[in-house]
Amino acid sequence: MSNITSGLFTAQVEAFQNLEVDEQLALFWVIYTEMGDSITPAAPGASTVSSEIAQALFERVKSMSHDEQLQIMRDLIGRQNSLICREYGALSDTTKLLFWYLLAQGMDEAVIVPFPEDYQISSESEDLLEQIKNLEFSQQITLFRDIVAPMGVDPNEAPHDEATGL
Ligand code: 45D
Repeated sequence: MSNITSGLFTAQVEAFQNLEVDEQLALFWVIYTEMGDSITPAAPGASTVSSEIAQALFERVKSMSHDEQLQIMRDLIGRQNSLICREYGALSDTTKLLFWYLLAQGMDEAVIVPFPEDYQISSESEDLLEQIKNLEFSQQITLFRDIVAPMGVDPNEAPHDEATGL
């Protein structure tokens, strides 16, 4: 992986990545619901975020079925060599974060697959959530960037796949 991560929250990033794929999605959702109001997309740092690219990718996912939407999110976390995963992998880290934020907002607006009402996050996730809550906002952003950076597939790193042409 050629992603440059901050290296500041290695333990938390690893703890996150060690969760099952669905559990990562679930915890990420809970994080969003806890911090949703404090995120402002028009925040400074906009220089490194391409909202048009994030928006365009989001619109494509939005037009899909709920099952497909969920599969794409699972594929991003599982780093499957799919078209969307490669497109995602070509985004800047901040744009990747914006893309996840758009997905979460889409869930709020019921245009993206809803979070199951009866889902309970694991005690490992709860522990991690508590650690994250204790960080300052700017540290949380750094951590989330480090979490979303290696998701998907870096198109410059993944070998050509004869079967799919990707
Ligand atoms: O059926 O500088 C399960 C920007 C179980 C601006 C499921 C920013 C089975 C520039 C898998 C659970 C805004 C980018 C279903 C800064 C099952 C800037 C589904 C900050 C259906 C600083 C689970 C951005 C699902 C920030 C679908 C801070 C889960 C962004 C989906 C933070 C979870 C974004 C999702 C966060 C979580 C996004 C989509 C925390 C997204 C979280």
